[in-house]
Amino acid sequence: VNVPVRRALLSVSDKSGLVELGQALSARGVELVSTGGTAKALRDAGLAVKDISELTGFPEMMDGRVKTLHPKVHGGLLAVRDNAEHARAMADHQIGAIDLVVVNLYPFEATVAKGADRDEIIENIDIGGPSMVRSAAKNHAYVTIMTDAADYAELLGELEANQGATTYDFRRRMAAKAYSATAAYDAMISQWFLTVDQGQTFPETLALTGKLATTLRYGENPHQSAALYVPNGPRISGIAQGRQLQGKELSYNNYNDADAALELCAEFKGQAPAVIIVKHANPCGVAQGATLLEAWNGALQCDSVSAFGGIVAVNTELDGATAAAICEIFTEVVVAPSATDEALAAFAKKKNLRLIITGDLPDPRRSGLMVKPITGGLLVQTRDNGAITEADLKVVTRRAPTQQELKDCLFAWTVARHVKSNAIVYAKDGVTAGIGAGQMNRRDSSRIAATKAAEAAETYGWAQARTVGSAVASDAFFPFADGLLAAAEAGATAVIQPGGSIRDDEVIAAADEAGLAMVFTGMRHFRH
Ligand code: 93A
Repeated sequence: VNVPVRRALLSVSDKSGLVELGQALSARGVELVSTGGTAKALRDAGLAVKDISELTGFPEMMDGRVKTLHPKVHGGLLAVRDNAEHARAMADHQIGAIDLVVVNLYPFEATVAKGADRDEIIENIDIGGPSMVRSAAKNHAYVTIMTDAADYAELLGELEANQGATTYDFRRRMAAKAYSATAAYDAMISQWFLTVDQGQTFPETLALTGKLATTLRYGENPHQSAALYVPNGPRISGIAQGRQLQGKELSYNNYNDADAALELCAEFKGQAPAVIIVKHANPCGVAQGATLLEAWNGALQCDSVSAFGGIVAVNTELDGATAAAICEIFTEVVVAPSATDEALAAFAKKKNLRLIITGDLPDPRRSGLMVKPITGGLLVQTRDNGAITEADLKVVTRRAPTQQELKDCLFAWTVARHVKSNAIVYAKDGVTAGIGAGQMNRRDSSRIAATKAAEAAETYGWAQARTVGSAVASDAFFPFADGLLAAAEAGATAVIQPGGSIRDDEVIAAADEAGLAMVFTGMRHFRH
């Protein structure tokens, strides 16, 4: 049913679009009722407005904490219009119907963001606003609730098309939006109390709230629908909140792969130039170099077959020479903290290449939550932000690694934690030599990585695979000696792994026999 709008209650903190809306409503003969600041803004624009205190018969009191919390307001919002008893109550207490409510809430989030003190933050918890929003939305059979200035134009179109009335369909849609707004608002407040104010950490603080950033064309496959949400809270320099400078719209898989590339790239924040190439959320080439171009060549040569159609992330400003080199092969997405004009010019010729500028790199050790739905539930864990340093390493073989082997071990270890388990990574001189990902046993990952290295040697005409004299990292312990022996066969001379298998002794003995140097990290980095 269409319900004519005769009386509107407007109470907004964010006054954008307010005057135009007030003028349009007024021109339709709608009576305007408002709270202090809102009434003033409307009056200043020359509109006739009734003060809320005139309606309630009470002044706005207690610093505005009590303005609209009154039966004359909530009775007018909640009354079921065709219920005889409700109608009698309205008549008995001189309660007039309110047909339209326009509310947006005290800016709690912005008050926190600007670094206000606790008292000011608490004062910015809106009570009367959400109450009106919830009352009006509950009674959407009769009442129209507007919580978003972006919908004002649609409201006016609705009134225009229906002789000053709104349709049930519109009121129902706006009611759903209204409850989303109050739910997000309360979630924000609860999150602030738990984390900022009381310093609690997971699992008490599981507040999975956010805003829809964009809907995506489709999900992992074309028959799936998908969207990107951005959680409430401070901005994080990443893909979700980065700036896309060119190229087609990012797909679901682009976001996922670009994120994997950026997460690994962030490990090299502030270090020598680094390039990551990712395919299907796994790195297929990672390298550091004296220049970004050198790093690009190193990363590409690790597995140039997989790099085709890849996602590239770099840890420093992208320069023209590197951009030109990237353009020589088909690349889906490039992610960089920033890019020079020369780099932008090089990419401009590749219309489809998506370029994302993140502004900075995220802190790889930041805390956060990882969420994975399972049938009938939601698995939640803290991010894998644990990290070891050289001092944590325990040499377990007769031979200790050389300085160079140690460096290669740590580099391979950094890459391995970003490779899907079972992960095996060979590295030498700051360049991955072979990466084995996502296998159901560790020996196969070792072999696959070695095969890729052998293929690279063939492609580039090298005398030997780069696994010869390399360090090898394993994301979890070797349960048997076979995976380790496969690595030795490929020419690795040093091993880094967590240790902790019941057969560690066997594995260490095999390493000693093969003349390998091996260190234990004591920390595992499964990634599934
Ligand atoms: O302090 S409140 O929780 N108490 C109330 O009774 C009340 N009624 C409306 N805050 C209240 N509001 C909020 O005031 C609205 O949600 C809106 O954000 C704001 C508008 O105030 P003004 O019109 O004075 O700018």
